[in-house]
Amino acid sequence: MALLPILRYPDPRLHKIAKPVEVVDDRIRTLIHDMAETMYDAPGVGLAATQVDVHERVVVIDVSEDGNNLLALINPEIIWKSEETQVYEEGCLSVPGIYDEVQRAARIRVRTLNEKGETIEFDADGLLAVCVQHELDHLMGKVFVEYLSVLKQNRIRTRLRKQEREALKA
Ligand code: GNR
Ligand code: NI
Repeated sequence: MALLPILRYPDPRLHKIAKPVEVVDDRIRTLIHDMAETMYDAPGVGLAATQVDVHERVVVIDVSEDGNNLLALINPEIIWKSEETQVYEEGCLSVPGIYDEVQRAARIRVRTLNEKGETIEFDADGLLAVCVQHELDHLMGKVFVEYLSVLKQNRIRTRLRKQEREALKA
């Protein structure tokens, strides 16, 4: 098991597009376990491989209250989105300390491989639907702040660059 370093916005590697996983083998299972450990340690409710500088379509999510319901998604796809939307105050482990509202589909249907390499489908709403859409964006190189105004994006970049400088001095 290992904790993986999480890339921070505005790092250009957060905008790389992840490639599909070709075989679900022990390399992928080790990645999933390390990502899960990193997510629980942070703590966060989701983590995309892109955030740990691995550009393959792998995501871990756990939106349960007790943190005992790990979902590992390999090559996930959203195969249906509701017309109805919901607005949720989002945060991101790659954009620490920044929270803002994002509007996304309220309900989705997901098709994915699991850790055993089996294809499964599930429906999601609420926080799980938010989280799946947020993580799949990461795999496409998209960070939630890109839904905000350019003015807000510039403020966030300035604030995080300043945080980074202060952290280096300390
Ligand atoms: O931990 C996280 N919380 C969260 C809250 C609202 C909407 C999305 C998220 S995902 C985030 C972890 C993360 O950055 N995943 O990419
Ligand atoms: Ni995120």
